[in-house]
Amino acid sequence: HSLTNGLPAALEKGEFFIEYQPLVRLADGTVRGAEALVRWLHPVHGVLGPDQFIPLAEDTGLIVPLGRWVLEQAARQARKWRDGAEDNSEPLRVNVNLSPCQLSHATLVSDTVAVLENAGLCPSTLCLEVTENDLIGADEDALRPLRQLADLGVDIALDDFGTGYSNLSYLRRLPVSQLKLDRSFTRGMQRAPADPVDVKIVEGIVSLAHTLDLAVTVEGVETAVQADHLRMLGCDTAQGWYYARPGPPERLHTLALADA
Ligand code: G
Ligand code: G
Ligand code: MN
Ligand code: NA
Repeated sequence: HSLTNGLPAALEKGEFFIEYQPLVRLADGTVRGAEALVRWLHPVHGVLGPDQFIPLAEDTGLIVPLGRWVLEQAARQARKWRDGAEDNSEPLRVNVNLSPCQLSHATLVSDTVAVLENAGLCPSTLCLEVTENDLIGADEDALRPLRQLADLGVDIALDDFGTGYSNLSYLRRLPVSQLKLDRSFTRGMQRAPADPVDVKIVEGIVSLAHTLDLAVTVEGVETAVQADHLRMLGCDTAQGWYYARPGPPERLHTLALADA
C-alpha cells in the first residue's frame, strides 16, 4: 500500500489536522459543541479522510499516539472556545472518536485525565465516541476504563448506533450517556412525506433511549424538513450538512455567537 510508508512519520511531520462538525441542540437550534474529525494532509495525495488511513493506523499501532494527539488538540480547542466565550455561556463541548485499540490500551484513563488537566477543562466538556460494534462482547474488565471515565464525568456516546448486531438490553450495562443514531435511519426523512417505517424506528429508539436516561444524537441531517421531524420525534441533538460540514475550529465560534 502506497500510503503505508508515510504514515509513521506523518505525526512527527505535523501532517494531520482536525476539522470540527457542529452538534446542534434541536430544541432551540443552538450550537452545543462539535465532533473532532481527523484528516491527513498527505504530501502527494492531498487531504485524506479518516476512512483512508484510520484502518492502517489501527493495523500499525500508530492509532494510539495519533488518538492521543487528536484528544490533546481537541481539548486545547475546547479550552480556546471557552476562553473566547461570554462568561455565563454554556461551554462548547468536544466529541472525540476512540478506536478499539485505544479502548484496550492501558493508559486510556490516565492519558485522558492528564489531557483534561493540562487544558484546564471540566470532564463534562469532553464526549468520547465508541462504536457499538467495538463494545459487543466486552466484559466488565474490558468496560472498566470507560466506566472510570464516565464516573469522572466524561460523556460517553455510542457511535453508529443501530448498525451493529447488539441486543438492546445490553445498553443497560454500558457506561454510555448518549446514542448517536446512524444516518441510515434519518435518510428517509429528508423530504416529506417521511418514510413511515423509519419514523417508527426512530420513535422506538428515542423512547427506549429516554427510558434508559440516554440522550439521542442524530447524524446526517441534511434538510430543514428532516431537522423539524427529528425534533418532533424527541431527538436531542443533531449533526449534519444542514447545519455545517466539517470545517476549521474558528467557524464554530462564529456559529455559536450567531445564536446568542
Ligand atoms: O470525517 P468523516 O466524516 O469522513 O469521518 C469518518 C469517520 O472517521 C467518523 O465517523 C469517525 O468514526 C472516524 N474518525 C474521524 N476522526 C477520528 C479519530 O480521530 N479517531 C478515530 N478512531 N476515528 C476517527
Ligand atoms: O463514522 P461517523 O458517523 O463519525 O462518520 C461521519 C461521516 O459522515 C463523515 O464522513 C462525514 O463527513 C459524513 N457526514 C457528516 N454529516 C453528513 C450529512 O449530513 N450527510 C452525509 N451524507 N454525510 C455526512
Ligand atoms: Mn463519530
Ligand atoms: Na458515526
